[in-house]
Amino acid sequence: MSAILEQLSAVVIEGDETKSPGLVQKALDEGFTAKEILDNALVVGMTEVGIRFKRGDMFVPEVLMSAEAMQTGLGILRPLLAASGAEMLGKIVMGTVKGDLHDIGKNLVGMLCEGSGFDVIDLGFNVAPEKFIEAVKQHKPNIIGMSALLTTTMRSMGHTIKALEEAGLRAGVKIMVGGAPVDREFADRVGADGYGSNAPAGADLAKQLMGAA
Ligand code: B1M
Repeated sequence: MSAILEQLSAVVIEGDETKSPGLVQKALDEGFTAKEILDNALVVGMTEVGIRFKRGDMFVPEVLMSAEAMQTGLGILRPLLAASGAEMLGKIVMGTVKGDLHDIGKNLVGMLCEGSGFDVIDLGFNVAPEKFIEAVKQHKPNIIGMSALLTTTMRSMGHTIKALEEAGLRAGVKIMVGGAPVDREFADRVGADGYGSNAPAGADLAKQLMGAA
């Protein structure tokens, strides 16, 4: 890897959002394409963050700082990626389900998915089934990601999947679910395609669902 891309990847791991935009610009000035910078620096950095988080060598605040460093760098690349029509790994519509305001875990999963090369559309929290349906019609995602932190709101995942079926949209998307009260058995029961126990597992699952892992 070139020195500038290595530096950028290290800055993402360190979580230094003040340095990442400058390094992204420098890499562009050196002639790297937006896609090369995304794949060979930002994604490499966030992949390492995911590995360290899974191993217990990094914690939530540090992962959030890394994600911030990735996001500020990605801010420069986004319009260039869109203009060049560069192929992303896939598109994910992500949200915390209806009635649930917990979004820290969902944000982490979204950021690691973005760091893995996905285009992530974040619907926020308290997302009703109709809003997921609207988003599927508008964005045509490959994957829907749903998060729930309350035992009282996790059932909304099932309601959303049912609503997608009724709208004739279920067959066209993969669905992944996660959150503290959710487990694999629950995911199977509500008809999801997969369950992620934590943020790196969520990003790995998204790649698997795209046949890219
Ligand atoms: Co609330 N809360 N909370 N809360 N809160 C919990 C979840 C609770 C366990 C606390 C407790 O009682 N011990 C409890 C739920 C009990 C239950 O349902 N069995 C609870 C409660 C009861 C409530 C209220 C009802 C309290 C009240 O008002 N009486 C209320 C409900 C509001 C609502 O949602 N309608 C409430 C409110 C809040 C705050 C708003 C104050 C705040 C949320 C702020 C925010 O998110 N912006 C809050 C917080 C912070 C928590 C705790 C303390 C922390 C949650 C968190 O962010 N964890 C939590 C107790 C705890 O967990 N220790 C608690 C860190 C985060 C990184 O982990 O979200 O699990 P987590 O995400 C993980 C994985 O689950 C997974 O990856 C993430 C990263 O590894 N994951 C996915 C998550 N989504 C995924 C999606 C995937 C894949 C993986 O694919 C799509």
